[in-house]
Amino acid sequence: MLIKRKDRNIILPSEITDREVYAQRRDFIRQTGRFALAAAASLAAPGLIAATLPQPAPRAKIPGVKPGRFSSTTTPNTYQDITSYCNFYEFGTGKRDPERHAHTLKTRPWQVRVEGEVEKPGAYDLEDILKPHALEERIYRFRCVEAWSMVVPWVGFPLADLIKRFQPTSKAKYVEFTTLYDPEQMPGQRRAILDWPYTEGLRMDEAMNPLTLMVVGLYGEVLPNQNGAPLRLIVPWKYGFKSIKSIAKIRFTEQRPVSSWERSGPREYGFYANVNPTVDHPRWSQARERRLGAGFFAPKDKTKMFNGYAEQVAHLYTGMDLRKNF
Ligand SMILES: Nc1nc2c(c(=O)[nH]1)N[C@H]1C(S)=C(S)[C@@H](COP(=O)(O)O)O[C@H]1N2
Ligand SMILES: [Mo]
Repeated sequence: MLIKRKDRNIILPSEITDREVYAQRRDFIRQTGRFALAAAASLAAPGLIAATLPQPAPRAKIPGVKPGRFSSTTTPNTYQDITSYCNFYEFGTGKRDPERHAHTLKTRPWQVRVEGEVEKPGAYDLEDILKPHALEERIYRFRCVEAWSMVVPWVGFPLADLIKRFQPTSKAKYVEFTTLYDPEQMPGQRRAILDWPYTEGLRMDEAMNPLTLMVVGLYGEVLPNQNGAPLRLIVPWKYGFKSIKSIAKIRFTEQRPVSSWERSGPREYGFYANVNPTVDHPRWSQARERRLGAGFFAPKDKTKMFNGYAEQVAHLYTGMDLRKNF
């Protein structure tokens, strides 16, 4: 007998990792089998493989990008790795889902609402957000809570420069960011995986730190949708989930905001989410990480405190117990 479950589409946060591990394994198996499959398919049905591959999105160079500060000297991951292994639950929970499905997001025209404790609130067009800022390339290490890492040449400008333009009041102690909410464009929002829209937050001094980047591109080109177009945050010393994508609202607050992952699993995802090898995730260790692209069987690297950016940011947390404030 078929039992109809009303909650079939609801995924608990505790299930997500298992699904991801499963999906990774499936991807790995698929990759291993790809050549054999491709060979077989090209003999049997020439059109088959091409029809199931995602359409390559148009790629556009951003003019006038200068090398920026704080760049890592490690060789970046490939464009292919960075754009095909993504987390963007608005387009599905699998790492390959965003590349396949994020084309439904319309990134022009785009507005960002600015609210809360600021002298200059309002709805800003993307063009007005970008206009005064010089764009720079910064090669940053990026570390996900699920123990993989990569190195990405982002294109962006310091968030601090943008915040100054809005003139926060003395009451502004935190900044909250919100992703677009539109289940038509973001079909993942039709399922109650998270309490949509996705939100994240930073303490004001974290937001003003020169490492914190508003990102509009990668590899010198306009950001692909799956990586958070048209505007996303990159906070390189924190786990990936703090780096919110496709930002539609920025709100300045006196009270600490509650971010989406914190709301869905407060024991697993803290507000600070600083990369910290000594604070384990309740279900796995954070002491080591696997560099994406290094191969499934390559030895793992030791995770660095603050993802290697301790020199720039450790002072923000002096006197704080980072086990409690994880
Ligand atoms: N709106 C939104 N932002 C998001 C996410 C998401 O699901 N939705 N995933 C986060 C997580 S867990 C990670 S690791 C990074 C992944 O960024 P990338 O896909 O560009 O590597 O985006 C973060 N920002
Ligand atoms: Mo992540």
